[in-house]
Amino acid sequence: MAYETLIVETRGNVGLVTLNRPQALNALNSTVLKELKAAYAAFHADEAIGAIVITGSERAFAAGADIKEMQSLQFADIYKSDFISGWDDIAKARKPVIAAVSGFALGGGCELAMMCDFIIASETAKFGQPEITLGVIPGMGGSQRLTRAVGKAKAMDLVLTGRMMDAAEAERSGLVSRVVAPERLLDEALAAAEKIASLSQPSVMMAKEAVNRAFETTLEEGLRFERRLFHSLFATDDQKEGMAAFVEKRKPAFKHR
Ligand code: CO8
Repeated sequence: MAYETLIVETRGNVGLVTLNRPQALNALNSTVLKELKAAYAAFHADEAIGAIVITGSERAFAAGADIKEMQSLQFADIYKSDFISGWDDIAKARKPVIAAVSGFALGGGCELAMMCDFIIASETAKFGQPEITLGVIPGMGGSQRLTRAVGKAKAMDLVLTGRMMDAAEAERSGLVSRVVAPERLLDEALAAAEKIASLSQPSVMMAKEAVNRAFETTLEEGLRFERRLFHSLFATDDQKEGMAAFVEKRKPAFKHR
């Protein structure tokens, strides 16, 4: 497929998506959504791909939803079409997705990063939910995912004032997992993704499901869910291989089954 707003490549066993609308600081629009869905679907269908990295440019991961596209929208139309709801599919990716964020990750850009499983940020990254300064509020999950990630105090501060936080503050707050020098960003994210891709896919996908369940259920149900997944992994060849390899002091050769 030919992409207009993305660069889609594979690097080893990793799918790499680069947002590519430099004239609008990678602002997100309906074409970006359509193409991201297609890219993710292709990576999910490709057995060889074990993880996905999504990134932007050095200046901007994404500066939000495309304000010029949204400016003239009318309530009845966006209500009827349930505008934005399609982005939920991006958050439902089953293979792990790492966001590699440099520069601005604002509004929908910050929300897209938060739909990923974890965020690796460059020292130049700036996160924020500035929608309030436009007379609206976050619409792609910012009020929910940011609050779960950084807690009420910091989320209220960001969502109500629209201010940006830098990479150091984002790491202190728990929004990002690592901060690296800008020139190291992509290599660091690709190395993390390649590490994940080298592991048994069923266990990786279940690990992701189990962590995500922590945000959706009670502790007791979450523990039961985790335990059942743990039990089920003993039905895989990869569990036998992984444990045999440990005992035999060799590298496991996972078959992802
Ligand atoms: N939408 C459209 N165009 C944009 C956007 C955007 N979000 N952000 C930047 N651009 C464009 C600018 O208009 C400018 O274009 P031009 O050169 O044609 O005038 C170009 O990108 C470069 O931007 P600036 O000249 O403004 O660059 P600066 O370095 O001066 O400033 C900033 C960078 C601070 C990032 C500034 O561009 C900015 O504040 N951008 C808007 C940030 C923002 O408010 N984002 C939130 C948008 S609302 C949102 O995300 C709601 C999510 C709901 C889901 C939507 C689903 C699709």
